[in-house]
Amino acid sequence: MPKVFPELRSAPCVTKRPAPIMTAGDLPFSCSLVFNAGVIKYRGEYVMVYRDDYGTDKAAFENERKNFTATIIGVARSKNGVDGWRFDPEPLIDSALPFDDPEIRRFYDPRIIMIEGRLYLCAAMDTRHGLRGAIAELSEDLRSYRLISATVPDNRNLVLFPEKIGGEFVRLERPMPVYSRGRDRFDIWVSRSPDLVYWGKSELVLGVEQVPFANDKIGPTSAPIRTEKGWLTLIHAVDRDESRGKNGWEPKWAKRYTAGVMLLDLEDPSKVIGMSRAPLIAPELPAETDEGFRQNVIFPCGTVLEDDGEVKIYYGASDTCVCLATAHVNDLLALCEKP
Ligand code: BMA
Repeated sequence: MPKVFPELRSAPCVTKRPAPIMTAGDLPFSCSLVFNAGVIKYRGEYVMVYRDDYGTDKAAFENERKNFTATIIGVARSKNGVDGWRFDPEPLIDSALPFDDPEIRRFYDPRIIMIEGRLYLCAAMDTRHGLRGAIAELSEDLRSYRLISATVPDNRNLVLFPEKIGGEFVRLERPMPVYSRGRDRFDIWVSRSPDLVYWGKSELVLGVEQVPFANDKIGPTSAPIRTEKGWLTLIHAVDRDESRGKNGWEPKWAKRYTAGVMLLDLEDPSKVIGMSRAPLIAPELPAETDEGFRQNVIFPCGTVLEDDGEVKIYYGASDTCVCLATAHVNDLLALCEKP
């Protein structure tokens, strides 16, 4: 029987903006839910790749309260990373349109990373034969993409490190092995590649049982940030409590997603050299606990380190909107105790 965690709070060093920075009504496209957005600073402005679940299927809505049938990955830009978002006029990817590869059904949970001047998108990819982790190169104007590689099923939450380590590309990822432990007991892994196509040298980074506020699964969030002390790396962490009943629009939702923070060795990112023993961000605001599709979901996909040490953390809240929290990089490092 998993442990039950009655209440979890965000770390005191975290400041949340009191209201979401983006909601469905802001988008120029049909949108039921906008969430889990990746963000990067690029050419003097903030670029967001967001997830827009849209479409109305009357039967699905009546049976499951789901009023979305397709997913857009779209691009928005802002001068300050907080407001004034300008939306690119066409979706980058729209799952309602045919893909070149008919296996592909949709992309979601996008992360955007720059390595050696090139932009990459990491995203979960649903296909006819399973859920895969995808890496694509983006054009400079973010209007098109080229798929570079995809994992075998079941793997997702891929995120690239923003630079090569020891001459190799490196990614964090979250496979979903069920044979060893029976159900969701999913961990964070690292893999390496000479060219972003061929991946290997995979190693376990962090097991779910090592995270004191998780009893279900964990996963990578956004690109790790290089600091003098190590790679500052956010994670998401899930605790499940079967006694949780009705939750948001969902008839039952037993999980809660929080964010955590860890520090990885600069030369060997399979080594965890520090980890916060309590959540970094927990659901507290009305948009996180009382509203939306699935309540109590904090799902970061983007972090930006500013010159003054502020870290902007962009997260999806309740699978329904995009929120923003900030913390100083030194405070985040201070949370990373030795494991
Ligand atoms: C995960 C993904 C995310 C989602 C989260 C909470 O498994 O599907 O897109 O935000 O669940 O529902």
